[in-house]
Amino acid sequence: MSTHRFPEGFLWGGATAANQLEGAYKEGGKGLSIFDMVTFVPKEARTAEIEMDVKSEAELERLLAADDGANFPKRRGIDFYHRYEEDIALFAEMGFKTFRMSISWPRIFPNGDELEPNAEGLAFYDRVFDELLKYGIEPLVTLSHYELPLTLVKKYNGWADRRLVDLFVHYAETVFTRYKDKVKYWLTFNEINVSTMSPYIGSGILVDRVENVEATVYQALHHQFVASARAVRACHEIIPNSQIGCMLARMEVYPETSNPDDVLAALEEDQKNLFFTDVQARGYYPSFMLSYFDKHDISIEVLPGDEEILSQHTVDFISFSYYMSMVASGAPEKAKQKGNFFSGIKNPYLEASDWGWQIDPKGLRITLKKMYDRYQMPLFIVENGLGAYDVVEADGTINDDYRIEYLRAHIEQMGQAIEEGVDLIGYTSWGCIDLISASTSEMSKRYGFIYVDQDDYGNGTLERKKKKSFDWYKQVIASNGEQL
Ligand code: BGP
Repeated sequence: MSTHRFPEGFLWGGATAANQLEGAYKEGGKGLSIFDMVTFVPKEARTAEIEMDVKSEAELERLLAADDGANFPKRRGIDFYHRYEEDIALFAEMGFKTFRMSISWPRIFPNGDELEPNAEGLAFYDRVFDELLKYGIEPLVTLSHYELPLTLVKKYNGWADRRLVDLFVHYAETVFTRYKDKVKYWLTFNEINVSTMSPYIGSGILVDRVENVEATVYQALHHQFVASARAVRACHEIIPNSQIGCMLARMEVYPETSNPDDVLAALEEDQKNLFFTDVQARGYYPSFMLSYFDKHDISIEVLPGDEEILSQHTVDFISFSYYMSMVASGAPEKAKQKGNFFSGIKNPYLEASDWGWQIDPKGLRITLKKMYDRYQMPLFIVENGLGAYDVVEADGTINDDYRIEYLRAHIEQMGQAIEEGVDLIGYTSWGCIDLISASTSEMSKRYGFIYVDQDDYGNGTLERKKKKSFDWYKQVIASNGEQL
């Protein structure tokens, strides 16, 4: 029994993304997205690095010519496109106050650069929003969750090209106008900082096409910042009572030791992460980043008016995903390991998930306190959870006590952060229904309260089953975080 006081109206719920959930990748007039091209690599064949980037035109052509088959799990998703009613009924049974989902841009504009939207795509999301609202569930909608229309990669090399700004704003205005009476909470770019690790996934860039990858990525990000700020403006104009936020993959970074070199390395790593929220929440590029650009010979083309747009249209709240923390070292031989999800320096005080993600509930509290200190703005945790292998017992039950344990520990720390003064407005746990993993395209890396019968190769009935955590989360929501 906890004594924490979550505020009244706290937005409890679950989070998903179209590309990992919907399936029906060719139905309803949808065009291809960048994630439709990402193949499944079995564990044995995987290296330590994240391997989801498509790097060249030739590779893209090869993937386009390949069979649909079992190789592209994200194309299948979990068939939410046809089963959303059943799934939403289960979310409602858990008492969700909010449901985070994304609109797939190529469902609305199949090639990304048409003038007229695809009516069937628009109608699909109308049905989904109506279904959520029927149960009083507030939709929280991400405009771009790794779902850039593939045509924009081929034609423009993604966000490297300034023209994407207008295309994105047109898409954003289209959906704001269409759904203005149904959707109040919006996010612009999911994990906008991912581009520095995965230029294709984050910014739609084929790296083989460019000379200086780092400079191109930061230029692309500038375009994304401007597009995001213009979307914020449009959202406020079109939907007066709306709230629109930015979204960051947040990892707390600790120094490996108290050696000032390690402390400095951790600080700089952290600044490079917070840079993204600095631009979107404070409205300008922080000086440490301008100095970094200078030192690395990166010059960003900033057009007249950009700075005003960034400063005048900052976000209403900051959202982020939180799964793990990291360790940084100032020692040159270790510096390379920094910031890599999988081969980062081990923290001897923490356990890790089966995928090597270091589990750190207290790190969430540290991050909440640090971010609130820095921005003095409402925070929203829009992803958190444990990817795990689940076992269906002979009697059909799924006893995911490890997941309950993970979530309980994180929610406990959230409660404490709130008591200590942090303005936290909501929590949507990632993959509330099992879906396809972003980084590995596995089905077997499961996060859900709801089990989906499908394996890594697409075999299975797609039947939905409640896990033990389903009733546990239901009680957490019903008690507004009092009963953990
Ligand atoms: C975030 C993404 C999600 C998601 C989650 C879990 O990076 O925003 O789309 O999938 O991480 O990651 P994974 O699926 O790789 O375990």
